[in-house]
Amino acid sequence: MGMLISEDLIGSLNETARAAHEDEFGALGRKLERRGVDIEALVKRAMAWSVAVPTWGVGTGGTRFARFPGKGEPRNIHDKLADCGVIQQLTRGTRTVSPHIPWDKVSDYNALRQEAAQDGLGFDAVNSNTFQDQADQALSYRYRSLANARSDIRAQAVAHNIECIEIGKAFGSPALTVWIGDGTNFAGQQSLSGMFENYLKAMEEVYAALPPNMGLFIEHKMYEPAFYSTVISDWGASLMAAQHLGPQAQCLVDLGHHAPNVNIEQIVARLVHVGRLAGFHFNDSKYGDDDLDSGSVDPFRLFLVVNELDEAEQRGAKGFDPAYMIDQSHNVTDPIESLMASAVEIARAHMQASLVDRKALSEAQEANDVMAAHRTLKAGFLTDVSPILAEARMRQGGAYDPIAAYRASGYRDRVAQERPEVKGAGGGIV
Ligand code: AOS
Ligand code: ZN
Ligand code: ZN
Ligand code: ZN
Repeated sequence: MGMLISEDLIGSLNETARAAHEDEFGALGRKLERRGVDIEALVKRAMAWSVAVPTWGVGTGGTRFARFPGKGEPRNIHDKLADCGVIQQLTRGTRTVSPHIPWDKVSDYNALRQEAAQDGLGFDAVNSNTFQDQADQALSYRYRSLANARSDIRAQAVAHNIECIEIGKAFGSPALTVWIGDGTNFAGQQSLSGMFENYLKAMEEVYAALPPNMGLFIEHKMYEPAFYSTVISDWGASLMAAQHLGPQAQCLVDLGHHAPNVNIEQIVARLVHVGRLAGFHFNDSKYGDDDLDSGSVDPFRLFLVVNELDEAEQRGAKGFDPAYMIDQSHNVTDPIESLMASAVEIARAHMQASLVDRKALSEAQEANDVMAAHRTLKAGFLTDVSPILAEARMRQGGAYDPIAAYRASGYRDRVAQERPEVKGAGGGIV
Protein backbone atom coordinates (compact mmCIF):
# COMPACT_ATOMS: atom_id res chain seq x y z
CA MET A 1 0.00 0.00 0.00
CA GLY A 2 2.88 2.35 0.76
CA MET A 3 2.27 6.00 1.58
CA LEU A 4 -1.28 6.57 2.70
CA ILE A 5 -1.17 10.34 3.04
CA SER A 6 0.31 12.41 0.22
CA GLU A 7 3.96 13.21 0.94
CA ASP A 8 3.54 16.46 -0.96
CA LEU A 9 0.78 17.50 1.40
CA ILE A 10 2.88 16.70 4.48
CA GLY A 11 5.84 18.52 2.95
CA SER A 12 3.89 21.66 2.10
CA LEU A 13 2.26 21.83 5.53
CA ASN A 14 5.67 21.39 7.14
CA GLU A 15 7.05 24.20 4.96
CA THR A 16 4.28 26.52 6.12
CA ALA A 17 5.24 25.85 9.72
CA ARG A 18 9.00 25.93 9.09
CA ALA A 19 9.89 29.53 10.04
CA ALA A 20 8.05 29.45 13.37
CA HIS A 21 9.40 25.99 14.11
CA GLU A 22 13.02 26.97 13.48
CA ASP A 23 12.60 29.99 15.72
CA GLU A 24 11.18 27.89 18.56
CA PHE A 25 13.61 25.03 18.05
CA GLY A 26 16.51 27.51 18.12
CA ALA A 27 15.26 29.13 21.31
CA LEU A 28 14.88 25.77 23.04
CA GLY A 29 18.34 24.76 21.83
CA ARG A 30 19.86 27.88 23.42
CA LYS A 31 17.91 27.32 26.62
CA LEU A 32 19.11 23.74 26.89
CA GLU A 33 22.66 24.73 26.04
CA ARG A 34 22.66 26.97 29.11
CA ARG A 35 21.82 23.82 31.10
CA GLY A 36 24.64 21.94 29.38
CA VAL A 37 22.27 19.83 27.30
CA ASP A 38 22.82 19.19 23.59
CA ILE A 39 19.50 19.42 21.74
CA GLU A 40 20.87 17.39 18.84
CA ALA A 41 21.37 14.36 21.10
CA LEU A 42 17.78 14.72 22.30
CA VAL A 43 16.44 14.86 18.75
CA LYS A 44 18.29 11.61 17.98
CA ARG A 45 16.83 10.07 21.12
CA ALA A 46 13.33 11.21 20.16
CA MET A 47 13.80 9.74 16.68
CA ALA A 48 14.68 6.34 18.15
CA TRP A 49 11.56 6.19 20.33
CA SER A 50 8.56 4.08 19.38
CA VAL A 51 5.36 2.82 20.99
CA ALA A 52 3.18 0.05 19.55
CA VAL A 53 -0.41 0.69 18.45
CA PRO A 54 -2.98 -2.01 19.23
CA THR A 55 -4.80 -3.10 16.08
CA TRP A 56 -8.12 -2.92 17.90
CA GLY A 57 -7.43 0.69 18.94
CA VAL A 58 -8.15 2.07 15.45
CA GLY A 59 -11.76 0.94 15.68
CA THR A 60 -14.13 2.92 17.88
CA GLY A 61 -14.17 1.38 21.34
CA GLY A 62 -17.15 1.25 23.61
CA THR A 63 -18.34 0.60 27.10
CA ARG A 64 -20.56 -2.19 28.37
CA PHE A 65 -23.45 0.21 27.78
CA ALA A 66 -22.98 1.09 24.14
CA ARG A 67 -20.72 1.54 21.21
CA PHE A 68 -21.12 4.45 18.80
CA PRO A 69 -19.16 3.64 15.64
CA GLY A 70 -17.67 6.46 13.61
CA LYS A 71 -17.33 7.05 9.88
CA GLY A 72 -15.14 4.68 7.89
CA GLU A 73 -14.60 2.11 10.64
CA PRO A 74 -11.94 -0.47 9.71
CA ARG A 75 -13.66 -3.65 8.49
CA ASN A 76 -10.81 -6.06 9.01
CA ILE A 77 -7.12 -6.36 9.84
CA HIS A 78 -6.16 -4.97 6.41
CA ASP A 79 -8.06 -1.73 7.07
CA LYS A 80 -6.64 -1.65 10.58
CA LEU A 81 -3.09 -1.93 9.26
CA ALA A 82 -3.77 0.91 6.82
CA ASP A 83 -4.99 3.13 9.69
CA CYS A 84 -1.96 2.17 11.79
CA GLY A 85 0.19 3.00 8.77
CA VAL A 86 -1.28 6.53 8.73
CA ILE A 87 -0.45 6.96 12.41
CA GLN A 88 3.13 5.87 11.80
CA GLN A 89 3.48 7.93 8.63
CA LEU A 90 2.48 11.15 10.38
CA THR A 91 4.01 10.61 13.85
CA ARG A 92 7.01 8.38 12.99
CA GLY A 93 6.88 7.07 16.53
CA THR A 94 4.63 4.00 16.19
CA ARG A 95 6.67 1.51 14.21
CA THR A 96 4.88 -1.63 15.39
CA VAL A 97 1.34 -2.89 15.87
CA SER A 98 0.13 -5.27 18.55
CA PRO A 99 -2.34 -7.79 17.08
CA HIS A 100 -5.22 -9.47 18.80
CA ILE A 101 -6.30 -13.04 18.16
CA PRO A 102 -8.97 -13.95 17.12
CA TRP A 103 -10.01 -10.41 16.12
CA ASP A 104 -7.14 -10.27 13.59
CA LYS A 105 -7.39 -13.85 12.40
CA VAL A 106 -6.37 -14.48 8.75
CA SER A 107 -5.35 -17.55 6.78
CA ASP A 108 -1.82 -16.40 5.92
CA TYR A 109 0.13 -14.60 8.66
CA ASN A 110 3.32 -14.39 6.62
CA ALA A 111 1.43 -12.49 3.93
CA LEU A 112 0.04 -10.15 6.58
CA ARG A 113 3.54 -9.52 7.85
CA GLN A 114 4.58 -8.47 4.31
CA GLU A 115 1.53 -6.25 3.99
CA ALA A 116 2.35 -4.50 7.27
CA ALA A 117 5.96 -4.01 6.18
CA GLN A 118 4.70 -2.10 3.13
CA ASP A 119 3.10 0.39 5.49
CA GLY A 120 6.35 0.60 7.44
CA LEU A 121 5.02 -1.54 10.28
CA GLY A 122 6.31 -4.52 12.23
CA PHE A 123 4.51 -6.65 14.80
CA ASP A 124 4.75 -6.34 18.55
CA ALA A 125 3.33 -8.68 21.20
CA VAL A 126 0.37 -10.88 20.22
CA ASN A 127 -2.62 -10.57 22.57
CA SER A 128 -4.67 -13.67 23.23
CA ASN A 129 -8.37 -13.57 24.04
CA THR A 130 -10.09 -16.00 26.38
CA PHE A 131 -12.35 -13.35 27.88
CA GLN A 132 -15.04 -13.74 25.21
CA ASP A 133 -16.72 -16.63 23.46
CA GLN A 134 -16.11 -16.90 19.73
CA ALA A 135 -18.73 -18.22 17.32
CA ASP A 136 -16.87 -21.43 16.50
CA GLN A 137 -15.87 -22.23 20.06
CA ALA A 138 -16.77 -25.57 21.69
CA LEU A 139 -16.82 -24.57 25.37
CA SER A 140 -17.89 -21.29 26.96
CA TYR A 141 -15.71 -18.95 29.01
CA ARG A 142 -18.71 -17.79 31.00
CA TYR A 143 -17.08 -19.17 34.14
CA ARG A 144 -13.69 -18.18 32.79
CA SER A 145 -10.71 -19.68 31.09
CA LEU A 146 -7.18 -20.56 32.25
CA ALA A 147 -8.30 -20.64 35.89
CA ASN A 148 -11.58 -22.46 35.27
CA ALA A 149 -12.45 -25.30 37.64
CA ARG A 150 -13.03 -27.55 34.60
CA SER A 151 -9.95 -29.05 33.00
CA ASP A 152 -11.51 -29.28 29.49
CA ILE A 153 -12.18 -25.53 29.49
CA ARG A 154 -8.67 -24.81 30.75
CA ALA A 155 -7.30 -27.05 27.98
CA GLN A 156 -9.24 -25.10 25.34
CA ALA A 157 -7.80 -21.82 26.69
CA VAL A 158 -4.30 -23.30 26.71
CA ALA A 159 -4.71 -24.43 23.09
CA HIS A 160 -5.78 -20.92 22.06
CA ASN A 161 -2.71 -19.39 23.70
CA ILE A 162 -0.46 -21.93 22.00
CA GLU A 163 -2.07 -21.04 18.67
CA CYS A 164 -1.25 -17.38 19.45
CA ILE A 165 2.40 -18.35 20.01
CA GLU A 166 2.45 -19.98 16.57
CA ILE A 167 0.94 -16.86 15.00
CA GLY A 168 3.47 -14.75 16.90
CA LYS A 169 6.28 -16.77 15.34
CA ALA A 170 4.97 -15.97 11.85
CA PHE A 171 4.70 -12.27 12.75
CA GLY A 172 8.13 -12.13 14.35
CA SER A 173 6.44 -10.99 17.57
CA PRO A 174 8.69 -10.68 20.61
CA ALA A 175 6.03 -11.87 23.07
CA LEU A 176 2.61 -13.27 23.87
CA THR A 177 0.55 -11.09 26.21
CA VAL A 178 -1.98 -12.90 28.36
CA TRP A 179 -4.69 -10.91 30.05
CA ILE A 180 -7.57 -12.96 31.42
CA GLY A 181 -10.86 -11.85 32.88
CA ASP A 182 -10.83 -14.78 35.29
CA GLY A 183 -12.19 -14.28 38.77
CA THR A 184 -15.46 -14.42 40.65
CA ASN A 185 -18.48 -12.25 41.41
CA PHE A 186 -19.68 -14.11 44.52
CA ALA A 187 -17.96 -14.94 47.75
CA GLY A 188 -17.64 -18.71 47.76
CA GLN A 189 -18.13 -19.00 44.00
CA GLN A 190 -14.73 -20.64 43.61
CA SER A 191 -11.72 -21.47 45.72
CA LEU A 192 -9.42 -18.44 45.67
CA SER A 193 -6.31 -20.60 45.97
CA GLY A 194 -7.66 -23.29 43.65
CA MET A 195 -8.18 -20.76 40.85
CA PHE A 196 -4.62 -19.47 41.13
CA GLU A 197 -3.26 -23.02 41.08
CA ASN A 198 -5.35 -23.91 38.04
CA TYR A 199 -4.06 -20.78 36.33
CA LEU A 200 -0.45 -21.68 37.07
CA LYS A 201 -0.86 -25.23 35.78
CA ALA A 202 -2.45 -23.98 32.58
CA MET A 203 0.20 -21.30 32.11
CA GLU A 204 2.95 -23.90 32.55
CA GLU A 205 1.66 -25.54 29.38
CA VAL A 206 1.58 -22.22 27.54
CA TYR A 207 5.08 -21.40 28.74
CA ALA A 208 6.37 -24.79 27.55
CA ALA A 209 5.25 -23.91 24.00
CA LEU A 210 7.31 -20.69 23.83
CA PRO A 211 10.27 -20.55 21.49
CA PRO A 212 13.43 -19.42 23.35
CA ASN A 213 13.29 -15.86 21.99
CA MET A 214 9.66 -15.15 22.88
CA GLY A 215 8.46 -13.60 26.12
CA LEU A 216 5.29 -14.38 28.03
CA PHE A 217 3.78 -11.14 29.33
CA ILE A 218 1.38 -11.46 32.23
CA GLU A 219 -1.01 -8.52 32.50
CA HIS A 220 -2.62 -7.99 35.88
CA LYS A 221 -5.82 -6.04 36.51
CA MET A 222 -7.45 -5.25 39.82
CA TYR A 223 -11.06 -5.89 38.85
CA GLU A 224 -13.47 -6.07 35.90
CA PRO A 225 -15.04 -8.17 34.48
CA ALA A 226 -14.87 -10.10 37.77
CA PHE A 227 -15.79 -7.86 40.68
CA TYR A 228 -15.42 -9.93 43.84
CA SER A 229 -12.06 -11.53 43.11
CA THR A 230 -9.65 -11.51 40.19
CA VAL A 231 -7.02 -14.21 39.75
CA ILE A 232 -4.19 -11.96 38.54
CA SER A 233 -5.30 -8.84 40.33
CA ASP A 234 -2.04 -7.07 41.05
CA TRP A 235 1.70 -7.08 40.51
CA GLY A 236 2.14 -9.45 43.45
CA ALA A 237 0.11 -12.21 41.82
CA SER A 238 1.68 -11.37 38.47
CA LEU A 239 5.23 -11.60 39.83
CA MET A 240 4.47 -14.82 41.69
CA ALA A 241 3.20 -16.33 38.46
CA ALA A 242 6.18 -15.05 36.44
CA GLN A 243 8.66 -16.40 38.95
CA HIS A 244 6.82 -19.72 39.07
CA LEU A 245 6.89 -20.06 35.29
CA GLY A 246 10.47 -19.11 34.48
CA PRO A 247 12.73 -16.39 33.09
CA GLN A 248 10.76 -15.81 29.87
CA ALA A 249 7.70 -14.76 31.89
CA GLN A 250 7.44 -11.10 32.82
CA CYS A 251 4.93 -8.67 34.32
CA LEU A 252 3.13 -6.17 32.12
CA VAL A 253 1.84 -2.96 33.64
CA ASP A 254 -1.33 -1.40 32.24
CA LEU A 255 -1.68 2.07 33.72
CA GLY A 256 -5.43 1.69 34.26
CA HIS A 257 -5.28 -1.58 36.17
CA HIS A 258 -4.58 -0.37 39.70
CA ALA A 259 -6.47 0.97 42.65
CA PRO A 260 -6.88 4.76 42.61
CA ASN A 261 -3.90 6.60 44.13
CA VAL A 262 -1.61 3.59 43.81
CA ASN A 263 1.97 4.64 43.21
CA ILE A 264 2.46 2.97 39.84
CA GLU A 265 5.95 4.38 39.35
CA GLN A 266 7.04 2.55 42.48
CA ILE A 267 5.60 -0.70 41.11
CA VAL A 268 7.68 -0.05 38.02
CA ALA A 269 10.77 0.41 40.17
CA ARG A 270 10.12 -2.89 41.96
CA LEU A 271 9.61 -4.83 38.72
CA VAL A 272 12.76 -3.28 37.27
CA HIS A 273 14.65 -4.30 40.41
CA VAL A 274 13.60 -7.91 40.04
CA GLY A 275 14.22 -7.88 36.26
CA ARG A 276 10.63 -8.73 35.38
CA LEU A 277 9.20 -5.61 33.82
CA ALA A 278 7.67 -6.80 30.55
CA GLY A 279 6.43 -3.43 29.44
CA PHE A 280 3.43 -1.16 29.39
CA HIS A 281 -0.04 -0.57 28.21
CA PHE A 282 -0.28 3.21 28.20
CA ASN A 283 -3.54 5.05 28.80
CA ASP A 284 -4.95 7.53 31.27
CA SER A 285 -7.74 7.17 33.80
CA LYS A 286 -9.64 8.90 36.53
CA TYR A 287 -11.47 6.04 38.25
CA GLY A 288 -10.34 2.63 37.03
CA ASP A 289 -9.60 1.02 33.69
CA ASP A 290 -11.07 4.01 31.91
CA ASP A 291 -8.78 3.60 28.87
CA LEU A 292 -8.69 7.36 28.27
CA ASP A 293 -6.09 8.92 26.00
CA SER A 294 -2.54 8.91 27.38
CA GLY A 295 -1.67 12.16 29.08
CA SER A 296 -5.20 13.56 28.75
CA VAL A 297 -6.03 13.65 32.47
CA ASP A 298 -2.80 13.50 34.41
CA PRO A 299 0.30 14.09 32.30
CA PHE A 300 2.45 14.42 35.43
CA ARG A 301 1.64 10.86 36.45
CA LEU A 302 2.58 9.67 32.98
CA PHE A 303 5.83 11.58 33.32
CA LEU A 304 6.60 9.99 36.69
CA VAL A 305 6.12 6.50 35.28
CA VAL A 306 8.21 7.21 32.18
CA ASN A 307 10.80 8.87 34.42
CA GLU A 308 11.29 5.54 36.24
CA LEU A 309 11.87 3.89 32.87
CA ASP A 310 14.37 6.53 31.85
CA GLU A 311 16.20 6.21 35.14
CA ALA A 312 16.42 2.41 34.73
CA GLU A 313 17.68 2.80 31.17
CA GLN A 314 20.28 5.46 32.06
CA ARG A 315 21.78 3.37 34.81
CA GLY A 316 21.71 0.24 32.63
CA ALA A 317 19.42 -1.81 34.87
CA LYS A 318 19.97 -5.51 34.26
CA GLY A 319 17.62 -7.17 31.78
CA PHE A 320 15.78 -3.88 31.17
CA ASP A 321 14.11 -4.00 27.75
CA PRO A 322 10.42 -3.17 28.12
CA ALA A 323 7.83 -3.27 25.34
CA TYR A 324 5.63 -0.19 25.03
CA MET A 325 2.08 -0.24 23.74
CA ILE A 326 -0.93 2.06 23.81
CA ASP A 327 -4.09 0.42 25.19
CA GLN A 328 -7.06 2.76 24.98
CA SER A 329 -10.71 2.80 24.06
CA HIS A 330 -11.68 5.72 21.86
CA ASN A 331 -15.35 6.47 22.20
CA VAL A 332 -15.85 10.13 21.38
CA THR A 333 -12.95 10.95 19.04
CA ASP A 334 -11.61 9.71 15.73
CA PRO A 335 -9.39 6.81 16.92
CA ILE A 336 -6.60 7.78 14.52
CA GLU A 337 -6.48 11.27 16.03
CA SER A 338 -6.54 9.89 19.57
CA LEU A 339 -3.76 7.42 18.86
CA MET A 340 -1.59 10.09 17.23
CA ALA A 341 -2.16 12.51 20.11
CA SER A 342 -1.38 9.73 22.61
CA ALA A 343 1.77 8.64 20.80
CA VAL A 344 2.93 12.26 20.92
CA GLU A 345 2.10 12.58 24.64
CA ILE A 346 4.02 9.40 25.51
CA ALA A 347 6.97 10.55 23.41
CA ARG A 348 6.72 13.91 25.22
CA ALA A 349 6.96 12.23 28.62
CA HIS A 350 9.97 10.30 27.33
CA MET A 351 11.69 13.54 26.27
CA GLN A 352 10.80 15.31 29.51
CA ALA A 353 12.24 12.38 31.48
CA SER A 354 15.35 12.42 29.30
CA LEU A 355 15.87 16.03 30.39
CA VAL A 356 16.06 15.20 34.09
CA ASP A 357 19.58 15.91 35.31
CA ARG A 358 20.23 12.49 36.90
CA LYS A 359 23.54 13.56 38.44
CA ALA A 360 22.09 16.66 40.08
CA LEU A 361 19.12 14.60 41.23
CA SER A 362 21.20 11.94 42.95
CA GLU A 363 23.40 14.60 44.56
CA ALA A 364 20.32 16.32 45.96
CA GLN A 365 18.97 12.97 47.16
CA GLU A 366 22.27 12.11 48.80
CA ALA A 367 22.27 15.46 50.60
CA ASN A 368 18.63 14.95 51.62
CA ASP A 369 17.86 18.26 49.94
CA VAL A 370 14.21 17.55 49.33
CA MET A 371 13.31 20.74 47.49
CA ALA A 372 16.36 20.60 45.23
CA ALA A 373 15.59 16.98 44.34
CA HIS A 374 11.98 17.78 43.56
CA ARG A 375 12.87 20.85 41.50
CA THR A 376 15.43 18.87 39.53
CA LEU A 377 12.84 16.25 38.66
CA LYS A 378 10.17 18.84 37.91
CA ALA A 379 12.49 20.78 35.61
CA GLY A 380 12.18 17.94 33.11
CA PHE A 381 8.40 17.96 33.26
CA LEU A 382 8.19 21.74 32.99
CA THR A 383 10.26 22.00 29.82
CA ASP A 384 8.19 22.36 26.66
CA VAL A 385 9.84 19.75 24.45
CA SER A 386 7.36 20.19 21.56
CA PRO A 387 10.01 21.59 19.17
CA ILE A 388 12.20 18.49 19.71
CA LEU A 389 9.27 16.18 19.00
CA ALA A 390 8.31 18.13 15.87
CA GLU A 391 11.91 18.16 14.64
CA ALA A 392 12.20 14.38 15.18
CA ARG A 393 9.00 13.78 13.23
CA MET A 394 9.90 16.05 10.33
CA ARG A 395 13.42 14.65 9.94
CA GLN A 396 11.84 11.25 9.42
CA GLY A 397 9.25 12.47 6.92
CA GLY A 398 6.45 12.86 9.46
CA ALA A 399 4.22 15.85 10.06
CA TYR A 400 4.90 19.02 12.01
CA ASP A 401 1.34 18.72 13.33
CA PRO A 402 0.08 15.15 12.75
CA ILE A 403 -3.57 15.89 13.52
CA ALA A 404 -3.66 18.98 11.31
CA ALA A 405 -2.08 17.01 8.45
CA TYR A 406 -4.49 14.13 8.95
CA ARG A 407 -7.48 16.47 8.84
CA ALA A 408 -6.15 18.23 5.75
CA SER A 409 -5.64 14.90 3.98
CA GLY A 410 -9.32 13.95 4.08
CA TYR A 411 -8.26 10.35 4.84
CA ARG A 412 -11.34 9.52 6.91
CA ASP A 413 -13.75 10.69 4.21
CA ARG A 414 -11.77 8.80 1.61
CA VAL A 415 -11.89 5.48 3.46
CA ALA A 416 -15.52 6.04 4.45
CA GLN A 417 -16.40 5.67 0.76
CA GLU A 418 -15.02 2.13 0.71
CA ARG A 419 -15.93 1.10 4.23
CA PRO A 420 -19.67 0.79 4.74
CA GLU A 421 -21.28 2.47 7.70
CA VAL A 422 -21.80 0.20 10.72
CA LYS A 423 -24.62 0.73 13.12
CA GLY A 424 -23.82 0.84 16.81
CA ALA A 425 -25.01 -1.87 19.15
CA GLY A 426 -24.79 -2.75 22.81
CA GLY A 427 -21.83 -4.13 24.69
CA GLY A 428 -18.45 -2.82 23.80
CA ILE A 429 -14.86 -3.74 23.71
CA VAL A 430 -12.43 -3.64 26.62
C1 AOS B 1 -8.00 -5.38 29.59
O1 AOS B 1 -8.51 -4.64 30.45
C2 AOS B 1 -6.62 -5.25 29.20
O2 AOS B 1 -6.23 -3.91 29.29
C3 AOS B 1 -6.11 -5.86 27.89
O3 AOS B 1 -4.79 -5.49 27.76
C4 AOS B 1 -6.67 -5.36 26.61
O4 AOS B 1 -7.38 -4.20 26.69
C5 AOS B 1 -7.38 -6.42 25.90
O5 AOS B 1 -6.62 -7.59 25.77
C6 AOS B 1 -7.83 -5.98 24.55
O6 AOS B 1 -8.74 -6.79 24.15
ZN1 ZN C 1 -25.79 3.50 37.32
ZN1 ZN D 1 -4.13 -3.58 28.74
ZN1 ZN E 1 -7.43 -2.70 30.52
